[in-house]
Parts: sequence; C-alpha cells; structure tokens
Amino acid sequence: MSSIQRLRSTDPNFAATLRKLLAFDASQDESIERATADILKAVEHTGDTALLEYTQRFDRVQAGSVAELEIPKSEWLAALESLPAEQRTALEQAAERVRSYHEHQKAQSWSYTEADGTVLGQKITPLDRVGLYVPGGKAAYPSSVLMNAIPAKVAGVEEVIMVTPTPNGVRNPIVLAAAAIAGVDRAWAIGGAQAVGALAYGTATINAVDKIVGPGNAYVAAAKRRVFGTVGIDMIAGPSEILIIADGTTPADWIAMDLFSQAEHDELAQSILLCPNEAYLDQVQEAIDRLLPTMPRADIIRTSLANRGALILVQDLDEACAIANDIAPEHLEISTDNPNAVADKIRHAGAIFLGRYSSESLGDYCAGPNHVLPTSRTARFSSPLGVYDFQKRSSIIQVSHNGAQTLGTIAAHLAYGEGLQAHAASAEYRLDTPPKR
Ligand code: HSO
Ligand code: ZN
Repeated sequence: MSSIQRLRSTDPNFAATLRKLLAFDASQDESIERATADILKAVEHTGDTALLEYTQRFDRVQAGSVAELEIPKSEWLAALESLPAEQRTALEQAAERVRSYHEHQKAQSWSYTEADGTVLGQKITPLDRVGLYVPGGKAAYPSSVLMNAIPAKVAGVEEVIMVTPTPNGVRNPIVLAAAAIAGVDRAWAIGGAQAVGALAYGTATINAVDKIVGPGNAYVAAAKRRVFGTVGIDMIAGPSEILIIADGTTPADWIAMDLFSQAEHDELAQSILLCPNEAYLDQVQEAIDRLLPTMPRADIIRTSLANRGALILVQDLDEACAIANDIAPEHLEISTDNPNAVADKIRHAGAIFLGRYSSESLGDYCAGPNHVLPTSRTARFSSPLGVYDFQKRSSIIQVSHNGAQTLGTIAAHLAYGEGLQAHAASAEYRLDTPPKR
C-alpha cells in the first residue's frame, strides 16, 4: 500500500476529494464541555482551593498552597545554566531573531489636526497582563514559548504569566529556560482548564490576566472558548498544515522531509504537495517510501500522510496557486525556480516560504516570523500571532470650539432622528447659538 494518496486536478471528482481531504472535524465533545464548565465554575467560586484540588487530581501534585506551585526564578535560571551550551545559544539566537522581526510590527499612536482645530487620533496601549499556556508532555515546545512571549514583551506587556502542567511534578527544563530567555515574568506549575480559569478569573494567589494565549489540549481549548469575553484569547489552532508548490527543481528528498516535518507533529496534521510534473511526484513518492522507515516518529508520520496527505498533479503553476488560495494553508512553501512570480498570485496563507532554501522548519524555530499561524482555512481572514495581538487602540477625540459648532449641528440632527433627546441637547449646549426648542 502506498504511504500517501495521489490525486490529479483533472479528475472529475477532484474538487469533492479535496474538500473531503481538507475537512477537519471541529465539533466539540459534550463530555469535555461539561467537565470544563464544572472546573471553571469551581475555580471562579473557590479559587485557590479548587486549583489545588484539581492539580492534585489531574497532575498528582500535592501542594499546601498555590504559592508553592509557583516556579521560582532561581529554578528557571538553573534550567538555563544546565542546558547544553549549543542548545542555549540556539534558543538565544532564535529569541533574538524573533524579537527583532517583531519589533517591526509595533504599531505607533497617531493623530492629526483638522482645519477647525479638532484633533483626532489613535492611541496604542499594550495589554497589562497576559497569560501564556504551555502544554505539558510531548507538545511542550520551547520554541512556542518564544513565539508567544516575545511579541507580548515587544508590545510592552507589563506581566506575562506562564502556566504549565507538571504531571507528577516533573518540570520541563527547556521550557523554563525558554521562559527565562523570552522575558516571561512569572510561572506556575498548573495546567488544564483549571489554569485557564485561574488566569481568567484570578484567585487569591494568581492575578487575573487580560488575555490568554498558547496552545493546549481539548480541555484547554474548551476552557479558552468559555472564558472568552471575560478575557481575550488568541485563535484556537487546529492541526498543523503544510502545502508545497513545487516545479520539480528541488531535490525530492528535501520535499519529502518538509512534508514529514509537518506530519510528525500529530496524526491529524496535513501535508500536501502540488506539482505539474508527474515524474517528479514519482520521485517524491519514492523518497517518502525510502525515508519514512528511518524516522523516529514514523508511526505518526505514516498515519498523518495516509489520512490527510496527498501528492497532487496539477496542470500548471497557475492552477497550483488557485488551489493553494482555496486551501488557505497555515504554511505554504513555494519551491520553484522563480518563487516570487508564484507568490504574487497567492492571497491566502499563514506564512509563505519562498524558494528551495526556505524550509518551514527554519520558520518554525528561528527565521524570525511567528510560528503561531491561522490553521483550517482561517488564513482567509486571519493573520499570524504578532505584536498587534498584545496592543490595543483607543480613539482620541479633542474637539475645538469651532469643531463643536459644525459637529454639534450634525450630531443633534442624527440624535433627534434616533429619538435621543439628551444626546441632541448635549451637542447643542456647545453651540454658540443653540437653537430654541
Ligand atoms: N509547526 C508548528 C510549530 C513548531 N514546529 C514548533 C516545531 N516546533 C506550528 O505549525
Ligand atoms: Zn513544526
């Protein structure tokens, strides 16, 4: 049996097959919803007590107080010191690149003065406090700590609070080291829906935050959805995706490995290749079959490629672009001789990697742009995580005496139209010659 399906865009069933391939069941599990609602309610009402109880129940960590669950700075620094030198340097270099990229995203306040002297503007303010969820276990990516915390700090967020579950009390030193490098302010060994509740509502020990970001399991996602409104949340990410457009000029092994690099994240990840050259698709297929057994995560890759992967023969690169825009992938690699010509036709993708040297893995870790990206076709309307997610805008309105004359008349007319007398009067009081009514 072949490890990945082959499709042709000229096949009469192609559109339907593609739809099925892209479909991802985002329906929410009733029992998870109910359990999450109960946990959130308990944390909202009994705070630290509930937090301690759930931490003992789910993570098997017994603490006398929530204060004991704080991971002290000394422990992060020790974790940083204990890293192999090359790993520490790599984290620091990645952090530096991510920081300087995100510096470019900082929005500035602006204002302008109208002819009548009225000043209008927009004032940018960072959020006060942000909570960063870091999953435990196999999905605990130190790179994600950098990608979430650095834009918040670049935005000027005063306090970034990390929460991370520590099943059986086992703490992940690379995550702690990444937190230290990224400038996280405090960290707690709590996780799950209870940690999301603590961040959203605050407890006697943990300060409530204004926004919660970071990936998590189904309970964490359900909890984030439920506390949205009380706090802001980032997007709720679906499984990772890579789409590659190739013209057949890149070594087939490179492309096979790029497909694997996304597939190894989890069984639901999606890896698709579009190419107008059938012989090249054969080469990539051969590379996949040859390289797959050598991969430590071969089982995950095999399942992911078998269920959600595809090598698709297209008529030409223009058609590849049209399909790519329809898929609106999280990551798009354009592995062609003239990638800019292809990129010009791309409208929907979370991150666009141009040319054969731009592998997604470089973007995942250290190129500089964020690796938290819109998944499941949401790149049609949303953008990578960035500094702008940690800044907000206030409108500035400073009406001059002259301005009040023109605006007062307009506003009063509209207010009468809406039947709002106080609005009209408030505008008219400021007129030099208020109408007699
Ligand atoms: N590809 C993931 C990010 C990541 N890769 C973290 C490795 N570590 C986001 O789609
Ligand atoms: Zn990745």
